[in-house]
Amino acid sequence: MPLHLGLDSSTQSLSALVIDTDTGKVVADRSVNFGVRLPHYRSPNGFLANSDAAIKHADPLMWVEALELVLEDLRDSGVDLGRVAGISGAGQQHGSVYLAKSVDAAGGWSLAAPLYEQVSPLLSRKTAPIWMDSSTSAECAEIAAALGGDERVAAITGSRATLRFTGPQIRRFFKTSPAEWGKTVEIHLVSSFVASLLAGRSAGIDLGDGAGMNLLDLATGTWSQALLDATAPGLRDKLKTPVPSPTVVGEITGYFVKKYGFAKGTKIVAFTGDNPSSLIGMGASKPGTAVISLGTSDTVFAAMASQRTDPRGYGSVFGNPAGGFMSLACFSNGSLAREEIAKRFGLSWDAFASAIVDKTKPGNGGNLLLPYFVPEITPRLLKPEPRWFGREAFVAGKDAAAAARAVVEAQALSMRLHSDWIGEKMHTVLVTGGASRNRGLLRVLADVFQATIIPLSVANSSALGGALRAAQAVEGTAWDDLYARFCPPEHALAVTPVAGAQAAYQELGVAFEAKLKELLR
Ligand code: XUL
Repeated sequence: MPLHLGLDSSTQSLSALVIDTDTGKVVADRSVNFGVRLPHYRSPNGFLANSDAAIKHADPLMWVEALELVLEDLRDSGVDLGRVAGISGAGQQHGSVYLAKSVDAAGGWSLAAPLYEQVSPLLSRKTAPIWMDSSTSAECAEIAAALGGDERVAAITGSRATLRFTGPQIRRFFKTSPAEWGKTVEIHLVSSFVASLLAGRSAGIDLGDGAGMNLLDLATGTWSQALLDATAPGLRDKLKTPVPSPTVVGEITGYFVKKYGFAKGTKIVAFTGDNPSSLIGMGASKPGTAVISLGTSDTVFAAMASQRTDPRGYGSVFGNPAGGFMSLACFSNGSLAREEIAKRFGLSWDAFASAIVDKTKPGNGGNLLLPYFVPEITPRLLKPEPRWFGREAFVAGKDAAAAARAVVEAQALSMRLHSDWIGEKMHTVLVTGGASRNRGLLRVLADVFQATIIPLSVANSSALGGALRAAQAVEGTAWDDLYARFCPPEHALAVTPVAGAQAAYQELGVAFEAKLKELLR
């Protein structure tokens, strides 16, 4: 009976998840960590070192190699890829790949060489800017000015001109590398790039991920001519027409049939961004349920009942792959900030959780950390600037337990503050991502949001979203059927708020906002 494969090409790894729609089971779940399995790309955290902290690029060939590795892992672990009827997936949002030859012209991949060797000569730009890049302040200002102000950009595209978004990144490339720009004939997002590799032909960017480019007119679902003109000359010709998320963009190309045993005719459904994909994988595509995703970036998102934009200018509106829109607030100091504290104090993840739950209390005795170890998206901070306030030992970096609680409390308070524009009070919040099983994090989130926090049985909701989207598009199964079978919340792991914590977080929230204002001044 049919299987469906979901892929997630995220910041630090490429994951694959296979579902069986007859049995309602996940039959395989594999992941290739770039730093561990592909050390020759010198990208332990998924991006290349750069002396300029604002520049964050990755080698797209690393994603190509990872795709082959994860398919090898699936095949070698006995998954019958010949039973896969549909493939879809997701990519980290905003990242872009630049080609000197369209995949349409080059994609008859040969079995004589690995795929990355065949993709390498196609690249007009050796590296891909990713979502962590913050080097485009000038370009954002230019785009906003050309449109008559940031409000206008937000009214058309759902977001102000935003550093990490693809349009400003494209403009910077056009300005700084005219020769390579001149050679570029096709631009992809990470999502449409991976879909194109599998289909052996150029796949369109879907409306979910396309909304993260500052180029898409959300009202019409087409590229906005005004934004194209403000970004770079001739850009329209380098972008395929955007496609609705459930579009079948092609069938798997012969290379993958012969090498991995896929069946001829296996459908490739448009890939989307990792957050829109998670919205599906969490079963949260109808308004009313908020999601917190704890990954390299932390994100708070929800399907939208009515379209609105963030008055502070940090949040975004993306396409909901099940139709309509979703709101999102993104925090770049997610797992990187938590890992920094764990590493600095030699804490295992168990010890990190225990420090929070067993050794410290809500409000952390007034200790407060502004956890900005890398440039921050929300609020916008162009330089890493961690700041410690409170007791002497804490400020001197000698209190491991307080530090563990402090990083998580500040992250949760920032999420609460910066997601208020999303509307509706959050009574129940679904949580996903690598850190979503850490009881310390769940405890703090429940107490700060005063909401019940519920993890999902599948941690990788973005890859699951890909598999569900493939099943929906290929078999025509209703979302509710798929959600009932594959997205049951783990009620046994739900964490309910302690009412007594409310006052502590009222007070700490005020202190956090005040210190943040000082830092931003
Ligand atoms: C969302 C964002 C990140 C990336 C990486 O706008 O920039 O969440 O999608 O996961």
